[in-house]
Amino acid sequence: MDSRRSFLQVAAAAVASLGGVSRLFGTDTPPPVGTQSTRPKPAERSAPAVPHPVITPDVKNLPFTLDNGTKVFQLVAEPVKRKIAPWKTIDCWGFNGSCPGPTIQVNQGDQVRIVVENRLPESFAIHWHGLEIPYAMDGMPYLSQKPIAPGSQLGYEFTVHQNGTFFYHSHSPMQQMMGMIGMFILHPTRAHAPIVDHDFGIVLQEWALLPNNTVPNTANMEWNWLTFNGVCSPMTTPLIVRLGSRVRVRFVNLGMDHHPIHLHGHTFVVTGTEGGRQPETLWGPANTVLVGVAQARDFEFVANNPGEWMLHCHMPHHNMNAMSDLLGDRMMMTADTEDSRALIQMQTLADQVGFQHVHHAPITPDANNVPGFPQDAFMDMGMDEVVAKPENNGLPRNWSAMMMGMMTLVRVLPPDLYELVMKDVKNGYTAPPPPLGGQAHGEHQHGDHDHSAHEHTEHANDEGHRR
Ligand SMILES: [Cu+2]
Repeated sequence: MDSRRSFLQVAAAAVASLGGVSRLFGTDTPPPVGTQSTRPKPAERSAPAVPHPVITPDVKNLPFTLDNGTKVFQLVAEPVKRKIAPWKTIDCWGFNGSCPGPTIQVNQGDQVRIVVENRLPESFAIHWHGLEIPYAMDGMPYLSQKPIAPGSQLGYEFTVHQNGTFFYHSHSPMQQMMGMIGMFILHPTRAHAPIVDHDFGIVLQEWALLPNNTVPNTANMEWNWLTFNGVCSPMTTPLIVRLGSRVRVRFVNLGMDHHPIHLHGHTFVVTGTEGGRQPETLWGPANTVLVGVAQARDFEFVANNPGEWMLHCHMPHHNMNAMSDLLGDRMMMTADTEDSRALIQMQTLADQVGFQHVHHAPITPDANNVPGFPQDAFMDMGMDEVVAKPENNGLPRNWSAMMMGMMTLVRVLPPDLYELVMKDVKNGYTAPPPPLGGQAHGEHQHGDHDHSAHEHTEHANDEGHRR
């Protein structure tokens, strides 16, 4: 059976019975919810010899070649164009065409050579953050080495004796804020117990982009675009896990702010820092972990609660895009914005990006008489089509409407749905988003809305949005 048919069959069955795939979650029989007592004990699962590779969504791995047993990587520092939102492509700096740079994954005990080539217009040196390696390899300009001049290259060679979540970065501050960072995973010789079934890595970055500008302002203090692995939600690719599996997520942060990373629906334990694996005696339960500047945090949980769970930075301004940088007439206003004006602004953006915008959630007829209105009214901006990809198959209509900034989804899927979505990912099949009007969630439903409350007859039905 091809992927499309099989996916649609399950999706259709779900829609017929429950009103949408997402409605499989949280209805009928309540699923078991994460508690300490349901977690497998370390002794219950033995560790395999080889850990799973880490998946860094939206960022590729850096390939290597073998030279007499040494793993050789070619890392190229260069300017990069990165599309961080469907309507925003920035001129940043990174490595091998990627920002953040490609993920390096090696094993504890490996002999590693990284040949770093500089295709930037200025000199730089690269630092291996947290690695206990010889001083000459530390990448400190003028101390341990001369800066790498434009057009030249330098080889760094060392043996890896640690394991954990590390990263590499330029050691010059403005270059860091131009994006010059990448993840460096050191796998243990034997996987840590309890073993994980899924292992993900996410780099936290922030950007200062003045209106209508593509070059980050690295001296600014207003960081108005916030990214997971180089993209703002809803462009972030979800973490897809099988119900009942044990999951590790690793974060590293190189920016100007700390980021409290929060996971919905589950309780996790922090199992690692930038110093490597933490002893189990330190694993307290939590659902939010502060990832400070220059820090790494690994957390693990049993994905025992099915659903499409948000995973996001909880700084209120960090789960938004473009606090002060919106296109032309779509400057954010927290007072005196009326329904009709907001709709025109949304349509302007929708026309530019090419997505079909969806009417905002309901407001009261006298909303503009209430001091402070609007706050989050008019923020919702569904763009499911623009960000459609196999990993998003089966999400409810308008799932993307309030996904912004440092945010992604952890899709905890029952085995049948997990298999279907992963098959679609493998085959590169993107399912069309469900039609408008089939919303599974409680967002604006035109049919049950009192239209007399508003002056927006041109938006009174879904057809009105199809332009
Ligand atoms: Cu944040």
